[in-house]
Amino acid sequence: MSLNNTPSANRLHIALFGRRNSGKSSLINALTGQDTALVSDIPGTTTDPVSKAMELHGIGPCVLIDTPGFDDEGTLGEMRIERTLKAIERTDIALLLCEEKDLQMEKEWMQQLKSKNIPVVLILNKADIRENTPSIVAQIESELQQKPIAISAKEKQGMEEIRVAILEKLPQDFEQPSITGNLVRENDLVLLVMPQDIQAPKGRLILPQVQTMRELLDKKCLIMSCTTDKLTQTLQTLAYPPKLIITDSQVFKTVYEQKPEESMLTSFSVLMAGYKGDIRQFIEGASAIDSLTENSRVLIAEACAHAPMTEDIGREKIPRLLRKKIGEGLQIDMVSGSDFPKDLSMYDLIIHCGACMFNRKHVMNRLESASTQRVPMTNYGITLAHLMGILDKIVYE
Ligand SMILES: Nc1nc2c(ncn2[C@@H]2O[C@H](COP(=O)(O)OP(=O)(O)O)[C@@H](O)[C@H]2O)c(=O)[nH]1
Ligand SMILES: [Mg+2]
Repeated sequence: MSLNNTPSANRLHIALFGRRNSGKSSLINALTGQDTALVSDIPGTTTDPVSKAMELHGIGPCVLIDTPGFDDEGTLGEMRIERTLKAIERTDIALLLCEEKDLQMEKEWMQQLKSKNIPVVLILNKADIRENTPSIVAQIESELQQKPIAISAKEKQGMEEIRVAILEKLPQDFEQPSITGNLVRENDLVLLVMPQDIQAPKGRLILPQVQTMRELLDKKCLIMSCTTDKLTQTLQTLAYPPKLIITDSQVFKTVYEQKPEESMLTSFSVLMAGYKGDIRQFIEGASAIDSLTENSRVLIAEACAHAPMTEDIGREKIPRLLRKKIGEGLQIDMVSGSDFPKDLSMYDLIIHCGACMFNRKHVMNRLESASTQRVPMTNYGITLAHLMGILDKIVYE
């Protein structure tokens, strides 16, 4: 990961919805100026949601998500609709393509999106081959209570109008979430304790460390970093104690013991938990670990379909620690990728991964689903911090 690449998970996610053949893939191509999405006149060509990262002028880095079409038929069609529905979970803004046909389906999808507080930009495509565009626009407006933008993906007309509409509808809360929040500001000295022997591939820093450093540089903080064995020496060298120390949680105890009294302490994983979700809900969720029994059932959910080889925190470490604490009988289920169950009611606790591959919205949706069903939910970093007794010794927001 290079410093000037905005990780995909932090970009604004714009998803395109519409019937098959309404021109979703063509519109992605027109917006990106590339032939990335597969376009064809055989309905149902797009089977998997395809994502394309791009820079939209005035909006910044975003991801365009192509979807298969919500009027798909047959068994395969149901799977595709299910995937289209899943795309909603990471959508910040929706582009909904309408046709002049019966608008019932569009109406339902619009309601579905609005009920999730996703702003919708309505689009009438193929203006180049329509003879009565203004009257179709009026018809759609009267049925869906919103005026569509008439465009032609084929002729690349109306792209600027779409861009402006997206800008206007940008969710208020879409300013990039902050990792260090209000903990530090300009001129504050921050010490990063980053043992490099644990998870980082040779020659690299792990993403949370890179992202934290970048944010601190943007905030004009003064940054000092060291490995754990150089902590004492580093602290002695400094003219005054750091305002904040951020440590890898694996070496928390050592850092805690040496920390100057004036310095606040936190860990990368705790900061990332707040960045990628609701830290309070995660911390409250972790307290449910203490009331688990051998009859409890725990769900471990991982964002990556293929767990990284370097750490098997979810499949090995956490199950081992939990069973050691609670008993070998503890039932632990594991899901990954988009296989997050709708019905969570049989679980006593959900433990989610750090979600570096998900955007915040995706995690927030899962958190909301858990809290609606009154199931405590936490994440890997907070679980480990709880088990190590760190949580009451740190700052987190
Ligand atoms: N004339 C015209 N044809 C278009 C336009 N946009 C898409 N099409 C055609 O409509 C068909 C379906 O387009 P596609 O982008 O694959 O639709 P999707 O199924 O919604 O992804 C293709 O034959 C496209 O060439 C447009 O603005 N004007
Ligand atoms: Mg398509």
